[in-house]
Amino acid sequence: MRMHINPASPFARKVRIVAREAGLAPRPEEIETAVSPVAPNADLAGANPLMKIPALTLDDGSTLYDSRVIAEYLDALGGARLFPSSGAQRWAALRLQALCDGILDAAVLTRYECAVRPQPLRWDDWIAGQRRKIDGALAAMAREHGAWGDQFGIGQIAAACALGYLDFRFPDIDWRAAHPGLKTWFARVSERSSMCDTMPPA
Ligand SMILES: N[C@@H](CCC(=O)N[C@@H](CS)C(=O)NCC(=O)O)C(=O)O
Repeated sequence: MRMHINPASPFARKVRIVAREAGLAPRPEEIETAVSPVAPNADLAGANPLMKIPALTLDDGSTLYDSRVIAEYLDALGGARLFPSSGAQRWAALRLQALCDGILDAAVLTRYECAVRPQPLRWDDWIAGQRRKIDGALAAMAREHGAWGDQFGIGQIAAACALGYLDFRFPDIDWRAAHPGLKTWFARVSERSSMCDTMPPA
């Protein structure tokens, strides 16, 4: 299996962590792939017509995307321990993943707005709108995290990727001051080898 990733991509980090936490051996080969919404990587289109990462190519040549599908596939290969199989636990885990992916959607779009879009075309109201989504989702995450205990399933993996990406690209967002419980939780899970191994570049 070959997986298109980039060390800076938080969505790719999610599936890279899943591959490690699922204990896959061997893990998918990680192919470092550059992406940009204004310079779509045509070489990636065979693996994902949306030209986004992560994208997974299986040994039979078939492909899977996006990160949610790849994560569940890799977990199934590893014995299905990271996605609850049914019932209220499953919906809670999928909802938490959706919440945290939503933080990433807003943060990645903001990153493109600030780092890719030419300065004269930037739109402050739009950036502020994305920031409100991030703040609201962080508050929801903080309300939920007390029930997580020692779990590190798909919802918590997505949460760790969201907080890690905010640290990486938006150090001015002081989520630790607003949510000290998440600060303690993130410090603890950041020690896991899956997290250390997939840390974004300095
Ligand atoms: N919903 C997708 C989002 C993936 C995504 O936005 N990836 C970014 C990198 S972090 C990307 O490939 N951007 C390139 C583009 O937007 O063209 C997933 O969960 O995999």
